[in-house]
Parts: sequence; structure tokens; C-alpha cells
Amino acid sequence: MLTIYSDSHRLHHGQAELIDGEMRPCFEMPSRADMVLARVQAVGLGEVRPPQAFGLEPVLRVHDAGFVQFLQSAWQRWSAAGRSHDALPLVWPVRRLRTDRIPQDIDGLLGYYAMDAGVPITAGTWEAVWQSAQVAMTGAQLLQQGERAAFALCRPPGHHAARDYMGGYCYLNNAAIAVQMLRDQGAERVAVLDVDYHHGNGTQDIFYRRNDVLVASIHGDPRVEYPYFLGYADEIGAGEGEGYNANFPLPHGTVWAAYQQALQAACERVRQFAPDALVVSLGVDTYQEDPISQFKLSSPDYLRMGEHIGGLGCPTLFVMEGGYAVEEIGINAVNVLQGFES
Ligand code: Q9C
Ligand code: ZN
Repeated sequence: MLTIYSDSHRLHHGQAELIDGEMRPCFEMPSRADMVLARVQAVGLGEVRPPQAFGLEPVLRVHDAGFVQFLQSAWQRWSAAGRSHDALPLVWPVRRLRTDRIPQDIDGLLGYYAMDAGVPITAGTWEAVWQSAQVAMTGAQLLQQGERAAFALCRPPGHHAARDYMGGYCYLNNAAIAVQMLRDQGAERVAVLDVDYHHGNGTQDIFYRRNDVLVASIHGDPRVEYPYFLGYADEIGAGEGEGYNANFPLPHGTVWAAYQQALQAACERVRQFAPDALVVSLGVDTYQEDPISQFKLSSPDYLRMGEHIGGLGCPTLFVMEGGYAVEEIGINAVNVLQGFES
């Protein structure tokens, strides 16, 4: 399987995140992608290629132009205000606050365009985010050119980012951009299978009213897990998209036996949809040792996960999302890819 990867991810390295009331080093760190790449090379998964340049147009097919402009200019605005630490949002437009006026000040803009404080913006963030999206688009093009599968080793991840907001370590929705590109290049139906531990709220939101993209997600129950405000089983899509969104929330402590049942059900939905292409949001934060997650999958379980996905027999683009047990992230992610190929 071909892997697409860019060193540019290292340009994004947030200093700290607020977790359990404490500022701690960011869990979403450059060594994550380095470890996955090292494993790809160690097992000889296949050629590693740099991304091609697709420009802004495919990004704007998914994301709001004002939001993209904000991402491009945020560090410049922040540093012009005399700040040197990472840019972080601190105020949000919750119920009955106005969202019909976009603030002009950087602190207002950060809150307007963010769902939480897990999205530090640094000097190199835009370039890393940009290249991460190009990695996903390069993967989409490989499928379009007839590859059975490809691995977009994206960092930063993307599935929490929606049309006009960032959140949960995500800025641009790499998987959604790849999906839209596949659609624009001729695929009639594209399915998303999101196996990251956290619900892919951004991806769900982007495709919620569409019947050409099925989104199926298996994740920690939002009653007790981030992102808390989306990801329930009763979210089935709306309008023409009704019946084209499927959520499988699972409790803390979920082990492979229960996970596999949800995975089978999600795969059945994908099979019924008969997509021309499948995009897998591949987070391995379902791992038992993950420092911020509560599922209990073991490393061999990821081989089984890959086998299930491979059984769909669909051209498949894997897009890297979360996974914070850095020592094992490479083994777990590449196990899915090897299981898929077996
Ligand atoms: N108690 C991804 O995996 N904070 N993002 C969770 C834990 C946000 C994860 C707090 C986690 C975002 C791509
Ligand atoms: Zn996650």
C-alpha cells in the first residue's frame, strides 16, 4: 500500500493544552506521525510519497472561505498583537450570544472559529495544516487513478473540524476534503467509516444533509466523552441526508468483542450503501493504553479491524486521525493497514 507523507507536519507543535484543569504538554505532538512513518518503513508496507499540490479550490469545496482566511492569517494577527505563546481561544458564542457578527479582533475570531481550546495556532500551523490536507487529497487522487488502497499519513488530524470551525486538535477536515475530491472526480457514492475513539463531529456535520456520502462512526458515548455535543445514535441525517448518517456510541471500557459487533454493524451499513470509494478516518486512540481515551483494544485487535474493512472489497483511503499512545501508535495504525491487505 502506498503511503503519502510530508515532513511539514513538524511545523505544527503546540506547547500546551488545558486538561483536567492543568496546562500539560500537547498530546497531539510531532512524534506521533514520526512513529507511524517509522513503522510503515519498518514493515515495508510500500512506497512513501510526498503530497502533490492541489491548491485551495478543493479545500473551499468543504470549508468556509472566511474560516480558511482566518486560519491563514491567525498567527500573523496574534503576533501583531504582541503575543509570542501559542494562540488559543478563550471565549465562545454559546446559547443566545450572537454569531451573525464576526469579530474583528483576534481573540474574538479565535472563539468564533473554534469549538474548544484544543487547537493551538503557532507560526507553522497553517503550513502543516495545509500540507496535511494535500496529503489526503493526494491519497484521493491515487484511488481515482485505480489504486485499491492508500494511506494518507495526515497530521494534524481533521475529523473534529467542520465547514467553519476547528476543534479537538483539528483545523481542516482532511477526510472530508478527500471525500469531496473523490465525488468531484466521478465517484457517485463515497462512504466514511470513522474508527477514531472520538465522534467525528466535523465530518458528520459537513455531510449531514447529503445522500451521496454515508458517514458511519464508532466512538465513545458522547454522554460521557468528548465532543459531548454530537455523536448520539439518534443522529441519522437530515433532509435528503436522512438515513445516511450512522452513529455507534459505545461505553467506557469497551473491549474488542463489543467493538467488533459495532464494527460489523457499521460495515454492514457501508455494504448496503455500495460506495464507489471508502474513506476511513483512522484514529487508534481506541487503544487500551491511550492516555486520553477509555476503550480497551489491544494491538492485535487492529489487525482484525483491518480485516473487517478489507472484507468490504472497496477502494479505500485511510486518513490518519487520533492516537496518543505514541510508543504504540505506529504498530496499531499499521496493523489496521496490514490486516486490510491480508
Ligand atoms: N478528557 C482527536 O483524536 N480533549 N482529537 C479530550 C479528554 C479533546 C481528540 C479531553 C480530544 C480531541 C483527533
Ligand atoms: Zn480521537
